Amino acid sequence: QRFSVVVVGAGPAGLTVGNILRAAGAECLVLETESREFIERRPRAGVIEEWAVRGLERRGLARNLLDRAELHTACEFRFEGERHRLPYQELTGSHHWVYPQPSLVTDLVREYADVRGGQIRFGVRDVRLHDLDGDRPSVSYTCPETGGRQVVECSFVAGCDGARGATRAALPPERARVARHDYGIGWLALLAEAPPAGDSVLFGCHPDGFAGQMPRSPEVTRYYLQCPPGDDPAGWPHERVWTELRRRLGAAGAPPPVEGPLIEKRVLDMHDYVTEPMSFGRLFLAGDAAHLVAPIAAKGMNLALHDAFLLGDALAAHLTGGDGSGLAGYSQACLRRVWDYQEFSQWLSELYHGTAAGEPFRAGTTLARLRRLFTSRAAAAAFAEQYLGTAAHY
Ligand code: RFL
Repeated sequence: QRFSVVVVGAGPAGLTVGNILRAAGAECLVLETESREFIERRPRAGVIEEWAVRGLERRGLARNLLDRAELHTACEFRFEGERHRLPYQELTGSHHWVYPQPSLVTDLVREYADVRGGQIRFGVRDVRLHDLDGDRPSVSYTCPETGGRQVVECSFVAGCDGARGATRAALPPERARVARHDYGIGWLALLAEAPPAGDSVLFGCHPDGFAGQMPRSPEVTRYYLQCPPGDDPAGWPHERVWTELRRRLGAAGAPPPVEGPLIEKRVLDMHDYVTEPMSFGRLFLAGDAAHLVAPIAAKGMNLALHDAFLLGDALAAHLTGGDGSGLAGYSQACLRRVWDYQEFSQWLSELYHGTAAGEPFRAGTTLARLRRLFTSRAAAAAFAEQYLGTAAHY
């Protein structure tokens, strides 16, 4: 069996690449370890930047999103017992859409497999890549039905299998560098079956630790609570979670969070990594497979989409017109936005966590940084540009 491209992983990155290739008439195969039902339900991201939605729209992939997603035009910081609204659309002319990741993945799978006729195999095991530095690479995997090994020949492999996937490891260590940053901080990531209090993203910068509210839909809200890295979620029963959320998000005149059953509760050890370059021979990495950005600034899925647009377009140009320039410049073009977003996440991390560091000097400088956002229009505009990704024109 032979395909032009084997895409490993059916997340936002892999499915977007697959859709672009199908629109260009290329034969491609997507391999995914999980089932279709599983990937259509896995809760994760929700905040999508306007340029990314426009990128999906241009490729015919945003119909449902534009019908159903909520538009966000402002966020709110809470510190020293006060609430401070940051109207980022007013400052930049740009906004966010909130659309749960499982809804986007559902749309992308349907379009790829059911509309554009793309091939996809779910439940595969033990994916391995071969001969990546030659002209005829191949991918092998264990077939879920027969338990036998299948080998697929291809011209290119798109490694879109996320942070825990197999493709990153196929880059020889002497040809790629993985730069890693640990924040030394944990976040308890929660999903509550309850509407958000108010309609915007809330950042609570509190001496007891950061708390965040990220609306997902009228029925479901994501919350984050800073905690020690490696903390046990079992130590966070319902009462403790809601008491901490009320305290850390509390501000004069602000409605308290709306309590509801917690349907997800897990601790994230906050870290980032970047693989450079993002390619080796005929393998091109995209999304979390290449780089992870802690969910501090809600950037991960946006970066995954940016890579996927560039990779899908570059592969299509090569396969349909023999133009290899997009592939040659792919890694560098992606990495500029990746590093830009990593830097912003680090900057924002100090804003979130600096007052809780137990160091009076850091608490003082963090509060000064927070206040500046609401006394200087230029500082607010700089934040807004980076928060919306409009500063990164690559
Ligand atoms: P994904 O979504 O992880 O998809 C990879 C797919 O590959 C499959 N897979 C394999 N398939 C074949 N062979 C293998 N060996 C495989 N190993 C794995 C997996 O099952 C999966 O289906 O990666 P992709 O496409 O790069 O997309 C990245 C995004 O999912 C990720 O960056 C975001 O979820 C990050 N993120 C957020 N990003 C935002 O832009 N905005 C947000 O608001 C936001 N919130 C979040 C987040 C991530 C979170 N987690 C996971 C820590 C909130 C949370 C809690």
